[in-house]
Amino acid sequence: MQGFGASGGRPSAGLTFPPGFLWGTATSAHQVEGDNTNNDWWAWEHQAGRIAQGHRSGRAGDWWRAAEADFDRMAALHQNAHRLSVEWSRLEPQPGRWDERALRRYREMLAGLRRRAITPMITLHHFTFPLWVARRGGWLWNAFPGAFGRFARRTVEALGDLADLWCTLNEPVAAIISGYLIGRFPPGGGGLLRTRVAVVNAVRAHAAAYHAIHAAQPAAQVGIAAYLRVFDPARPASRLDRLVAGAQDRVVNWMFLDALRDGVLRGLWQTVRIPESAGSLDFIGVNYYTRDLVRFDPRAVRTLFGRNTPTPGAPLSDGGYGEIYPVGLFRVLEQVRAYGRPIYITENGLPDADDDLRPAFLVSHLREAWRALQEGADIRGYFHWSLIDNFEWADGWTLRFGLIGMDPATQVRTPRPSSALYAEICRTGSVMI
Ligand code: IFM
Repeated sequence: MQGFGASGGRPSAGLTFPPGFLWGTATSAHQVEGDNTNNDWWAWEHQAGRIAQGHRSGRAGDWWRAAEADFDRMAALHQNAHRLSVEWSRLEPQPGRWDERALRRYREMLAGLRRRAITPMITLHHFTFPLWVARRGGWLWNAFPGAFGRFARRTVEALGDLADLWCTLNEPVAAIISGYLIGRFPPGGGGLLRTRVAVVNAVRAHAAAYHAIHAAQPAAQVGIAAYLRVFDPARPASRLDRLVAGAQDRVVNWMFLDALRDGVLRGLWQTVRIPESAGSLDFIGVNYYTRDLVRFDPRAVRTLFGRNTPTPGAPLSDGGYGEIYPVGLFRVLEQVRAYGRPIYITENGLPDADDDLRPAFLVSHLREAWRALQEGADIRGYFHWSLIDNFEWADGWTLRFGLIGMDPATQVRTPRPSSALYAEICRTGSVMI
């Protein structure tokens, strides 16, 4: 398709995205700020055996001190948006005690983004809990939704003049499954019953935050960043494979979003009415990475009786992170379109230290996003994960997601070739094919 890029007037042959489209990268506080000593992940990292190779977040990308140097890099790469998170444990280090200095630092960061013409999208909860919340039970604490709602209200009152795009929760279902079923995230296990309680509380917490944000800022746009993964039956002719793939798809991908649309949580062998969550999405954030083939296995209790593998022979990203499956982005966008809400692709990326896969990954996934746009999906932005290499949770520093390489020991940044490719896409608002 012929088109004119966002840079205005220069003709380009490629897939052109709508004017005003947000082009950027995504990060989260714990993964880039450094020295987040007052949250459950910091404590977790300091337990033996929790993180690959004993890695720790440490100084991370040093953003608490010097994020602005990376903001300059974003601007130089023509990015016009950035999704970041604020760290609850910094803002409210003790219950009800607010740290004004931390608030000022976030104000400074957001103003710094805006000065560079970079629109911020802010996530309020990206995996970490303040220690005082974690000690009371984290997702399981029955007063967590109320506490999170108050945190959201105070944060939006303090920062709302600098941002109006809010994600309440990042990947709540994936975080809870990783914490309570798989055990790779704190608290390291718990079982199915606790998983159910945690999911109900997460829906309530989102709803509390949704209403609190709108009370503080009526024009706010509020959504979640949902982890959406494609689950296909390993043997399409097998009824059991189809059944377990369908169950994983329902629980991981749609149960939560449906509850925010309908006010009823259906899944994990329960139906719970949560009326305050009905209609509580102004947009849907799509975090898409990969797909699994799912084979029935009666022993795989923690994964709903499915054993998951990549497609044999499919291209894989580093460290067994997953199959590269661009069409999956189109497939999930088509399903999200049915919710009738604006869509942001709030994360998409891969670990690829030598950058031999990232250029094709970028182009092929953006082609699928463009295809979904042509089908009528109201996609308003794309945030690549991530700007710089950052602390990849249980995988520590072993997986490198950055358009820009970053050595956590020296803090030296080394742009990967794909950063220039993405910069051109951001500059022109179109993808050359
Ligand atoms: O690094 C994570 C991010 O925190 C949440 N979504 C997936 C990313 C890559 O694994």
